[in-house]
Amino acid sequence: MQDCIFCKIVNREIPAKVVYEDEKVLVFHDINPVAPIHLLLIPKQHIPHLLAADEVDEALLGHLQLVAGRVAKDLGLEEKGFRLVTNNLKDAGQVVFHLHYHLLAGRPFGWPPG
Ligand code: IU
Repeated sequence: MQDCIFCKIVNREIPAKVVYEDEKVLVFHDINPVAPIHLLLIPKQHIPHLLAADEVDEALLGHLQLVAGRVAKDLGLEEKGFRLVTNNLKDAGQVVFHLHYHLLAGRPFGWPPG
């Protein structure tokens, strides 16, 4: 999508610190980390948020979660764990309207979230 910042990252029109890539998914460091480890996992395909996803995206969404687990393992998080968050629309605080999961780790997190 033309004006989408994450599509531009996928297309390498703007730089990002990429840690994992396959044909469907890109994982890169959040530009403004809120935890010692703060990665963003995105589908390469432009989907604005989960409400815009469909049955045809089922395998892709499953794949994203499996990638999250693999990346977490590669980062050595089996013991301490991590948080996987997706903000959908305004009240959840979504700012970038290209579906993304925040993988957060490296410190304890409170519950419920603010
Ligand atoms: P949100 O869930 O839409 O609120 O999160 C958007 C995230 O995208 C946020 O953590 C930003 O720091 C991050 N981000 C980025 O990593 N690179 C960018 O160029 C832009 C936002 I714009």
